[in-house]
Amino acid sequence: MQEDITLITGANGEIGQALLRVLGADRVLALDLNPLDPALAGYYLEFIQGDILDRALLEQLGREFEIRRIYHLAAILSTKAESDPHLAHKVNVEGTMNLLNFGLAQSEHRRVQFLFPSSIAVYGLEAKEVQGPVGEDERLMPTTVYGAGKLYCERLGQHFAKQGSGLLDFRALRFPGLISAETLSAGGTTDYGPEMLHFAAAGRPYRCFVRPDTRLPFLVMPDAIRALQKLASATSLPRGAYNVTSFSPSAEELRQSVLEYFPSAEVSFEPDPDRQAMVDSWPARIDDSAARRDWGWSPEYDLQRAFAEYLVPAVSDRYLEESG
Ligand code: NAD
Ligand code: AKB
Repeated sequence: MQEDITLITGANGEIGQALLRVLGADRVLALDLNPLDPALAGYYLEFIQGDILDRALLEQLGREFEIRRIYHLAAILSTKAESDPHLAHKVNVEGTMNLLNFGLAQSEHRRVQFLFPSSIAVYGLEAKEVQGPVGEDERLMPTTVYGAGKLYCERLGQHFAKQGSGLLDFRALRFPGLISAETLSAGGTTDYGPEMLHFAAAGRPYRCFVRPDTRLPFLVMPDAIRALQKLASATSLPRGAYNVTSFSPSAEELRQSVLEYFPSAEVSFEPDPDRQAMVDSWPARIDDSAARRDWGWSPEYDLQRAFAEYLVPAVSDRYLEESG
C-alpha cells in the first residue's frame, strides 16, 4: 500500500498537465483515458491509462493506494458535451459519482480532500441581461447539459461530504475560460480566447466563432493552478463552491491584444449560433469576492500582464520551436 497519494483524473488535459508540472513527482498518481504527453515523464509516481467509468479499476486503485487528495479533472467540455449529451452525462455526472464513491470509501478512516473544477456554465442568463459581476448564489439556471451537470456535481459533492465518516472534504472552484500558453483546449466554448492567440503565434488565420462584442471572464493557467492549490490549503471554508476570475475582455478586445503583439494576425468573426447561444447564457463577469475574503485569492495576471509576461513569451517560444 502506497501512502499519502494525490490522484489526478484527466491528468493529460490542459489543467492536468499544468498541475502535474507544479505538484512534483513522488506522490502523484495520474489517470487519463488517453496516454500522457511524454514530456510529463518524471512528474508522477505512476500513470494509469484508464476510464473513470471503470469502477473495478477504481476499486483496484483503492486497494493499492492510500489517497489523501483527489483533483477530479476528467470531463467532457461544453461544446463537445452539447453535441453528445449522452457521453457528457456518463463522463461528467456518472464519472464524478464514481470518484465521489471512491473518495468516500477512501475517507472511512482519514480525511480525503476532493477538488472539483466547476465552471461559469452553472449560470444561466437570458442573453447576458446582467452586465455586472454575478455571485455564487445568483442565476443558477444552467442552459446546457455541461453546466447542469457541473451544478449537480457540486451539490452531489456537498451531499457526499456529509455521508459516512464525514471526512470527505469537498471543495469546488467555478472557473471562467482558461488561457494556457503551453496547451490548447479542445471541445470547450471559451476556446476562441486561447485559439485566437495560438493561431496568431503560429501564423495561421483564425475564424472566431462568437461575435466581437461577446464578453466573458478569463483566467490564465498559472493563476488557475494557483487558485486550485490555494483552495486546497485553505483551513476553513464557509462555502462549498467559489468563483475565481481575473479579466473580462470582449472578443474584439482580445483580438486587439493579440494584434498588439502579432500585428499581421488575421482574425475574422464568423459566429456559430449554437456556441454563441451558450456564451450568451454565461455571465460577462463573475464576482470572486468570497474567494478573496475567505481564502485570500487574488490573480497575479490582469489582461496586460498576462499578454506581456506570460502568454506572448511562452506561446512565441512554443511555435518557434515547432517551426524550427
Ligand atoms: P481537457 O479536455 O483538456 O482535459 C480533460 C481530460 O479528461 C482529457 O485529458 C481527457 O482525455 C480526460 N478524460 C475524458 N474522459 C475521461 C474518462 N472517461 N476517463 C478518464 N479520463 C477522461 O479539460 P481541462 O481544460 O483540463 O479541464 C479540466 C476540468 O476543468 C474539467 O472538469 C473542466 O470541465 C473544468 N474546467 C475547465 C475550464 C477550461 O477553460 N479549461 C473552465 C472551467 C472548468
Ligand atoms: C468550456 O468552454 O467548456 C470551459 C468552461 C468555461 O467550463 N472552458
